Amino acid sequence: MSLESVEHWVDETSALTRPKNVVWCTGTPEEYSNLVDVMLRDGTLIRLNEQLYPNSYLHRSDPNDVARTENLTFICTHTKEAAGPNNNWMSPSEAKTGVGKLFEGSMKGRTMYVIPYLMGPVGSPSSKVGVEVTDSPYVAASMFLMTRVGKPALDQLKSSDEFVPGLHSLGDLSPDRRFILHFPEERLIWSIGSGYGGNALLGKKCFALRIASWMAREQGWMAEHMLILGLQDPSGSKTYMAAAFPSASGKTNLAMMVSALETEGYKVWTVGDDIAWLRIDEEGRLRAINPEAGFFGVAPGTSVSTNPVAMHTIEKNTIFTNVAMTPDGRPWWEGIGTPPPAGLLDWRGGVWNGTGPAAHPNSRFTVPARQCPIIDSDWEDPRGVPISAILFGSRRSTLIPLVTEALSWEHGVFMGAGMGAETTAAATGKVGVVRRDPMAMLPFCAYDMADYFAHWLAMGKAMKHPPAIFRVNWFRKGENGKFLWPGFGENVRILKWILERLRGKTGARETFIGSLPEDGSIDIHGLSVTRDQMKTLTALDREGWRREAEEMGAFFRKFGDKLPPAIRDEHARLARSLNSSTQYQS
Ligand code: OXD
Ligand code: MN
Repeated sequence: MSLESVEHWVDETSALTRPKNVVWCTGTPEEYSNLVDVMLRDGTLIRLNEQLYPNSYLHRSDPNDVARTENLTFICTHTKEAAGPNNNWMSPSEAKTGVGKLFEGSMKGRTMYVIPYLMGPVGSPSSKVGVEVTDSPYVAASMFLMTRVGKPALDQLKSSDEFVPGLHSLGDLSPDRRFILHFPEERLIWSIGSGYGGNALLGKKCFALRIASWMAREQGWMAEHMLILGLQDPSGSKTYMAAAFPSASGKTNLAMMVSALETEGYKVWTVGDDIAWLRIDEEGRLRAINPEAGFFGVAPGTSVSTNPVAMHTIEKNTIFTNVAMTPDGRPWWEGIGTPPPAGLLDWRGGVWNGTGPAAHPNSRFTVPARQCPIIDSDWEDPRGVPISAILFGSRRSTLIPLVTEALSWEHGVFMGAGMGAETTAAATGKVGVVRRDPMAMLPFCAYDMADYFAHWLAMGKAMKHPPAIFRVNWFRKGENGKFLWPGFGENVRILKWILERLRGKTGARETFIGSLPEDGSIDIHGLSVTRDQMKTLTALDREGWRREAEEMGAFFRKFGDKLPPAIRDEHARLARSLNSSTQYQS
C-alpha cells in the first residue's frame, strides 16, 4: 500500500526532474561500493591512503557550498504565523510554482537515486521512514553512512503508511538558485542548489529536526538538537543525559568523551551526537532514541588529545569533506595535533601556501556510528534510553557559569528558551556574535517558537519523572583571552556534579539564576584550575545578567502575545531580582 505511494511519488518526481535513469537503493554494501566507484571515476571522491584509512575518501565541495544556508531555508506553511518570527516563510503555492520551475529537468543527464531510509532503531515505536530522491551520489553514499537504508525502511513501510518524501537536486549549485524548503503540513522536503550535508542529507536537519519538530508537537513527543550520553558511575550503573548545544559547539566531543575520571570509575558511553527523539514512557519518564546511524562531525579541532574516540572512529569507512590532504593521502585539519607537512593540499585542492585555514573551518567527517569504540550497548534499544538530565550549553566567553541547575522544569525551559550562543562556522554568516538560540533549535524548529516553548512546558506537565535541567558553559574566557576551564575529558567533572545533584549528594547555593555549585563541590583534584578561576566560573555577575535579561526580553517580545505566561513570569522574576523592569505588550 505505502510502497505504492512511494512509487507514485517517485514517478511524479522523475517526470519533473527528468533524470537519465533511476536507481532504487536497497542498502547493500555492493551498492555503496558502486556509488564510491562512480565517484572515484569522475573525481567526486579521492581515495585516501588505503593502509592508514581503509575504504575512506575525500570529497571537495563547491567552494560556494560549504555550510548550512539558513537564509535560503524556508518553512512553507499555509499561514506565515504558523512558521513564526523565527523562520523564513514562503507560501506553499509560491514555493511549488517558483521553486518547482528550478526542478524542471534539473536531473537531466544524471542518475536519480531513490533512497528509502529509517530514522531510529529497527522496531522502535519512535522510528520513522523517509524516502530521499537525489541526483548526487555523494549525498546517496552519505545517507548510507548516516541512516539505515533499504530493508529496515521497507519493512516498516509494510506496517505503516507514514513516510516523509524528500526531493533533492544539486541543480546548478548556484546560491542564487538554492532553496531548502519544508512543507511540514504535508511532511514534504524540497532541496535544490546545494550538496552540503545539512542542506542535502535530508534525513538529518530537514526531517529529523524540522519536519519531526512539527510532527512531535502534533503527536506529543520531542525532536531536539541534542546528543545523548550514558555516564557510568563507579558502581557500574549508568545515567543517561541529553544535551542541546548549537552546531559546532562540541556535541560530538562531549558525547564521545574519554573521561578524565576513568580510574575512579566514571566513564562515558555514546548514544548519539546530534539529534534526540524523546518520548514519555508508561512510567512517565522521558526516553530518547538517536534517529541517526552515523556521525557528521566537525573535523577541525578533533585530535587524539581532544577526542581520541572520534579519531579511532574515523580510521576507516569514512568520507571526509573539505579537509586538507597530506601528500601521503591522509586527511589533515587545523588542530589535528600534527604539524602541516610540506606539500599539503588545502580544502580546495591547491598546494597550501600557509595563509588561511588549510581545512575549511566547517569541514566534516561522515562515519557509521557502530564504529565508535564507546558506542553504548543500548544505543539501538527500540525503547530508547531513560533520560535523567537535560543540559543546555553554548559558547559564551563571558557571564554564563560553568554549570547552573534549574529551579524547576519551568525555570529550565526558560533557561533553554533564553539561551544565547556565539555563532559558529556551521552556518554561513558572521562567526562569534551572540544570538538567541533557544534550546539550540533556532535554525531547526519548523514552527513558531512560542508554541515550541509551550510544547516543552506541556511535556514537563505530562511527565511523572521529568529530567532535571542544567545550563552548562565550557567556553568562559579569562582576561588573557584563554579558556578558564580545560573542557573535553575534564567535562566529566561537571557530569559527575550533575549526577551527584540528581542523587541529592552535593550542595548548591540557590540564586535567582538557578542553583550554583557550592565552593569545593566540583571535583577538581589533579587539575591546574585555581580556586579563583573556579570562583569566576561559578560567580553571578549582576551587571552582565542585567544586559542578558534585556537581550532575552528583546528576543521574547518578538513572539508577542503567544509567549507562554510561564516564560514571561520566569523572565519577570529574573528582572525583578536584578531590580530592573521588563515590559510586554499584552
Ligand atoms: C550539524 C549542524 O551538521 O548542526 O549537525 O550544522
Ligand atoms: Mn547539529
